Amino acid sequence: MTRRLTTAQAIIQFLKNQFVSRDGKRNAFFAGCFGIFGHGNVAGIGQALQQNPDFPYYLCRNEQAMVHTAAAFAKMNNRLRTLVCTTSIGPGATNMVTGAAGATINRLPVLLLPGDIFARRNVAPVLQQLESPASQDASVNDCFRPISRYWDRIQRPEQILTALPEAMRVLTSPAEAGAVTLALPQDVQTEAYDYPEEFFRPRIWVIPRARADEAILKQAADWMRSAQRPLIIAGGGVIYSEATEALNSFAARTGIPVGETQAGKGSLNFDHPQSVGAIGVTGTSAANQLAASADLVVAIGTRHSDFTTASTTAFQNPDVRMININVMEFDASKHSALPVVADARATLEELSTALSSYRVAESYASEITRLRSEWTNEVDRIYARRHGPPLSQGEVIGTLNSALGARDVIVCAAGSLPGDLHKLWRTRDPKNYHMEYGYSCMGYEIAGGLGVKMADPSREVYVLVGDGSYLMMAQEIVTSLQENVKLNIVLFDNHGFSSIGGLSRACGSGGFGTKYQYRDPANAGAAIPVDFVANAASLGAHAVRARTHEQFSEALADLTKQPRTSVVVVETDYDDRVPGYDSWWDVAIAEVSESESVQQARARYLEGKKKERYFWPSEH
Ligand SMILES: Cc1ncc(C[n+]2csc(CCOP(=O)(O)OP(=O)(O)O)c2C)c(N)n1
Ligand SMILES: [Mg+2]
Repeated sequence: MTRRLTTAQAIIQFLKNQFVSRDGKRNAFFAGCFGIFGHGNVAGIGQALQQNPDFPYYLCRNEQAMVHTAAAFAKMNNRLRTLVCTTSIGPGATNMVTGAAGATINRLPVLLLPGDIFARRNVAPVLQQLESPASQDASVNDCFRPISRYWDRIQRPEQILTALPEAMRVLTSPAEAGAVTLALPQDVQTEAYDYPEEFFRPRIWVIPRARADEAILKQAADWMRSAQRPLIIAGGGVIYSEATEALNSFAARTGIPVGETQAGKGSLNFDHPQSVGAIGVTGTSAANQLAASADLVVAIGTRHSDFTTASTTAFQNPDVRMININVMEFDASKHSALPVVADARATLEELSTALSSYRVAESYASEITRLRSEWTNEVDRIYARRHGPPLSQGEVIGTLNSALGARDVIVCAAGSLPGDLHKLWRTRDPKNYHMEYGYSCMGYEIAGGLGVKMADPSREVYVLVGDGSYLMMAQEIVTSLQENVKLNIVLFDNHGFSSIGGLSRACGSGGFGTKYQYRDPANAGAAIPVDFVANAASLGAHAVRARTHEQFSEALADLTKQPRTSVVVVETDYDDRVPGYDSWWDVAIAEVSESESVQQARARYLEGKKKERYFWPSEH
């Protein structure tokens, strides 16, 4: 039995029949397809989507944005569901490159179907084709190769019989997940083939919970039993693996403190007695002081980015040992750690049994309690400030934190907000905090918020976005109105790049090239006024401005009552920054310079860099 379909029709038919199952729960893997049509997909994938109305099609406003939306959707679904993205050839396709890199870095599955130039070639160069005098087997879609976990170009209709199962293997793999790109030449999309009926049978991809090697797990338990100052780092893997309950009870029973990465924030509620909050460059004083003297670091589901390890300066105990629990061998092996290549939840359950009688010493437990309460006071202080107007970003975060419900989700990505939120946000649910900080991509915020709300319409979604990020990508407000997906957007207007401006000053460069100011000498120094309320309203959103603390609280209450996407523009102080706590970040400074401030920054830099270290294998 065969079914005669075009390549595009067969792809959609196949995708509709892919399911995943974990812990006995099953769901369709794809929730539909985002896209923008052009000549490279309108008559192929576009036609196929039209005749498959049970596979929803969502028109977005920018191809980069839709990949962020798909990645956010996948993240909110703990990678058990995602969206497909279709584009035309050329610029429509390459617009997805940034989103694809973001998805792969964050280990989030997204399926990208860029249109491609004619496989038949006789009419080349087609509109938007990049020609190569060296090869006819090249197109702009080759840009996706290094940023995709699986990449293929479909030159014949029957190639999808082998390409699509590979795409599914990678998308559903806890270790491999990332962007998958299938470049689809415009003519091949429309060509018919007699596909075997079996190809369209529903297929269930079982998401495994890999178990650790017995000997390695025993060694991990031995190391933990003998540790005096153990510290757990919870990364995104804890949340994706739905290991938060297991971590909660493991930490409570053993007394081991838990610091969280950006992706792992929310693993424990902020008031859990072992929660020491954010760790690393944007970490709390509690987590970073504990990290400095830890003799054992148990890193679960983290990539050990420089923000987490404070550019390798976080762990200063010369005898520190590391255990990495990770589904990915690559991450598990970092920093000469004992590599426990396994699922976070399964491993925590096994370690719980192995360490049933272990508990940290009383002196360590009381130190943790003291550091926690010092940090609580610091957050209270920042939340309670009444600065300005313009308001301090910290107090705005405090007002938001008090106003929002535990199940509400904040979505954010770049600027000074990620650092402040990582430190200050008090999480009360594993999905309360959605930060894209693997790629820290300006423009992710609103597009990502759309994906989060689509993934769980029962939650209120608050997008926190800086004025710089908003100016890069605000247009998905229109998509949110089209789809009736309500977003609450809080736009922090500090008239420029507070984060990178501050970084530039710290590097001795005085904020050069980071200010939104007129070039015209008559207006030099004056900020360029942008009416964000009018801008958001012009896109169809309900929009208001808040300058004072009271106005902001009222605006927030009003936002929640609105039926459609709403924006509150709150002015914040460009210069008033939340400090760093006991940490360091390696941003290399010019070795020679004419500027005295750069020379001073270089001297400070060399001092800080001395703490960077390598981690060599432990003597077992
Ligand atoms: C796409 C992209 N381009 C550049 C950067 C580098 N960058 C990081 S933060 C930032 C400024 C963000 O400005 P804004 O959104 O206003 O936030 P603020 O720093 O004022 O908090 C820049 C340019 C980035 N992260 N992403
Ligand atoms: Mg700004």
